[in-house]
Amino acid sequence: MRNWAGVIAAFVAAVGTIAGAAVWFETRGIDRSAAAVRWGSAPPRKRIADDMVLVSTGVYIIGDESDRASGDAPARQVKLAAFRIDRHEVTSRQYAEFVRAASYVTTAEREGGAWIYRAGDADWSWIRGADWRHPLGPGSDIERAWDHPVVLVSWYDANAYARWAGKRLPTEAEWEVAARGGVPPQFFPRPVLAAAPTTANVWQGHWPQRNLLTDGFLYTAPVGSFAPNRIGLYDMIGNVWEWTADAYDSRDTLRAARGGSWFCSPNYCSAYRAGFRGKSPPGHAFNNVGFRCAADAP
Ligand SMILES: [Ca+2]
Repeated sequence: MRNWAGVIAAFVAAVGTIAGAAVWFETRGIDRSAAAVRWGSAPPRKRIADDMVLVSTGVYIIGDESDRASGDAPARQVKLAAFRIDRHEVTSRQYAEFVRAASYVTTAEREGGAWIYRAGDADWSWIRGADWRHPLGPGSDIERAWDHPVVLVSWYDANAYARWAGKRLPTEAEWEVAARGGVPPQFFPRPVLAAAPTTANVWQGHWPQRNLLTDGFLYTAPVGSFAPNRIGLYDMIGNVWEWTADAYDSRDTLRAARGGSWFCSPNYCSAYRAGFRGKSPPGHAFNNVGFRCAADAP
């Protein structure tokens, strides 16, 4: 795990609201009994539009947002053909439909476990029995989280869903242009550096000792819980990291993910901005990583 410490540091996020929980927690005395830390907030079911947003053909500026930014690609122009991108992150409900239809078995299910972070832990752990149906490991479930983003899906699992849905993963450039709402970096609101609880689901407070929960969610939030960006896309920043189609570098051993997650705190990750490039081995599954799909514009 330590070999991937940087990777995991870049992958800070999860499912579930602790409804009615204390407004912060400490590492000592965390009660991991079922009632204390659950995955999912069981909000009243709302209709989630299964639609896509069109991004027009154009030349866009993406990349480094400031002198303080680290982990970003250099600022540059990219020319993109028009494409569509999902308004929401793919939910557990949507993923379940795919699994039923395609009899699909995820990487974590085949391997018998996956990487998870649980409140109070000092690091990530590979937990036997953790998979997309059990985002906090054995004994957890997604009965309260059907409208949360699916997690514990590898890059391969994300691609399998996308193919089944007649879509594909967005490229990094597409993802970033969409996250910026089709405007240059200098006009993109500097996201969540102040951990504004109304704009995204991230980690407020000093990780791992304290999560102030001012945004209301320890792990994942139902998709669409926060305000959309200027082109109507929800949760591009925070909630879960989103796999992209692209390799992280020329070695082609890592895949890029974007947007940060519920696990991103100012002291540990702070990757909740449009320009930051996260990365992970494609076969790894984490409970703060999900995805959304894109498609060529008709
Ligand atoms: Ca949060």
